[in-house]
Amino acid sequence: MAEARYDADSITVLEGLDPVRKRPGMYIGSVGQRGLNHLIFEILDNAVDEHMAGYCSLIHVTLHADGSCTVKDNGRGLPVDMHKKGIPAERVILTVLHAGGKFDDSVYKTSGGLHGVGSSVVNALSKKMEVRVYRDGRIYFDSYERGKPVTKLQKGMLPVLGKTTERGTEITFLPDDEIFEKTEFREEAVKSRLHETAYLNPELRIIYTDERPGKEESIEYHEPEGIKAYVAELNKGQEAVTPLIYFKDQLSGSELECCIQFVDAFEENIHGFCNNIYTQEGGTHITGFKTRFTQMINMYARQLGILKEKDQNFTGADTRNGMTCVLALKYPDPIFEGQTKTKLASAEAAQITAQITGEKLEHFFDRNVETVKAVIGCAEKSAKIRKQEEKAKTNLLSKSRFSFDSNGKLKVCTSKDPKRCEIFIVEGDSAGGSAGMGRDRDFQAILPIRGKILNVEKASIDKVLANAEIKTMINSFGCGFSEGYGNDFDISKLRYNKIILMTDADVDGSHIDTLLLTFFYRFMPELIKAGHVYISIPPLYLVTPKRKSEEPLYLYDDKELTRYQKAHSSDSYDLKRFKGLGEMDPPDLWATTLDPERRVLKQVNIEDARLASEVTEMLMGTDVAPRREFIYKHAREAEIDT
Ligand code: TTJ
Repeated sequence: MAEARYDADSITVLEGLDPVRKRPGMYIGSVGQRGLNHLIFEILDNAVDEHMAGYCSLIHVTLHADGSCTVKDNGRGLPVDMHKKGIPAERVILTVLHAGGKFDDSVYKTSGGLHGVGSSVVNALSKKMEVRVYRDGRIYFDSYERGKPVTKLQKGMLPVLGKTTERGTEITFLPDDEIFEKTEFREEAVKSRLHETAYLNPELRIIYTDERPGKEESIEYHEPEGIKAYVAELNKGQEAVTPLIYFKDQLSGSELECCIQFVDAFEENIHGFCNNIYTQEGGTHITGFKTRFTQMINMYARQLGILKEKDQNFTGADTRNGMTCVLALKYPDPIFEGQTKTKLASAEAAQITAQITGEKLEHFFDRNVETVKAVIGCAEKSAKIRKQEEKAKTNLLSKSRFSFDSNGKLKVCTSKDPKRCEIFIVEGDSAGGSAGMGRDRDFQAILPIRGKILNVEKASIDKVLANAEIKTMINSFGCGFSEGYGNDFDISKLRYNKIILMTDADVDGSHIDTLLLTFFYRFMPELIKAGHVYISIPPLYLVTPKRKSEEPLYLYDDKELTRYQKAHSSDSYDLKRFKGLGEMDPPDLWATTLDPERRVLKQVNIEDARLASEVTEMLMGTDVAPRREFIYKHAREAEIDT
């Protein structure tokens, strides 16, 4: 009976990892050098999680001569007891997608980001994997080939290799050369990641060994001074303006550790982490820190009489002139978003970071007035230069005060015939650039907008109209707008027959669509009622059949992809997934989203727009957590009828 059940389960397990081998890029970002190195980090993160849970002090990372890699820790050891499915827990962890969590009792999971896809993904992409668990005095063994278990269980148990006094988990894997373009790990990338991990975990020792011919070396990474040593290293060779400013504190189940030092430079150099993940795209923890830091410096500048009553506050950028900062937040269950899922989105993280930063900086600055004076000195330098630049800009602007394109981003079209003309409102400068090159400039205008435009439900009319992107939009449409008492909207003056929103098919894109529709709904509802507003639907995939006689094909959603995959054998075509518009080159953009013959547009009706504005209104409520959830669940559905 047990045998039969195991067979059935092992089949579901195999099918479970199938998608990983079919589309490895979707799980590890790429099958190039980065993706390859990422395999190590994925396994390493498990051992670091065990360290953060308080059970592991030493990790070995070894690159072997045969191209394989071993990661070994001295933690509790992966659980090897029988799991519900009739197979050992270790096997479930390494063969079921996202199965880590159930066994993982660490508080600050490294889940999310490009990380956290799980060790089963590494297993699926390895030609061979061997597991040794040192636990209860025994060494348990298991092994896999391309994600499939090849070790025979003994009465459902893992075989025991022998006795041991050690504890821990050891995993050796050989990346699959059928999957990866290159199979040689890059030592610089691996070493710098290990060093970074050591800085962030001062009580952890990591021993790196390269056994590959010609590259033999062994390095121990141990940084008992933690992020202080990290900031000192980042500032090496530069002239320090302040000592190291260091603080660490806990609040509502989170922990913030931060080290700041100012140097004689103009850049700001902030390295943010959440649960050991480097948040390349920033996020709420960084925003919370920056906002509070600026407030503090302005407060001290006034208290010390450096800013007088009539003086304006320093800007955020002023107060970070010359700042080097490492900020490491430990936060339970973080949410990540953005292009590479390295932007922390959890709203509460901003409040926690701000509160700890405020309290601890005050404590420090009150006892180190010379330091806060030095920081204010950096801000004064920056403010002086900023004011000179602003002056130069106003002089320039006053000469062309009728230029409505206040940020110079609109790419106009040649034709003046409103019946033919179209304007694309494009998210991001890079997609805007590609659209500018890929379009038919005779009748297609492009207006790139940056990030999230001002939220119109929240803002007063003055603020809305002061927003550069909104101003440019109103002026370029040519038909004015209606609001409250005044109404100078005149649809007969509209310069474009089609107004097309072009944003990425992700949460950010969806939020921008929602905000833009809210704006139209409030200030130009006639535009929507007359059917001038559209949302462009970019494809998610490009399929290129290997047979030359067949045309490449764009697919617009996962259903289309599944249908295609069912009808074609997986080795008969190449598949590319577009992560965002910014990733497409001009010809791609023309073929998929600009060319009227081929693109897919969704016309927006007034009901869609009303829903969008309701979403916006709801999002402006005071309760932050449900709001975030709501964005994820509904924003995309709300503005286009699906
Ligand atoms: C989970 O709760 C019971 C005790 O063990 C916990 C655990 O998972 N520990 C653990 C996992 N330690 N080390 C790992 C691990 C180490 C490597 C190198 C690779 C993997 C996949 C996991």
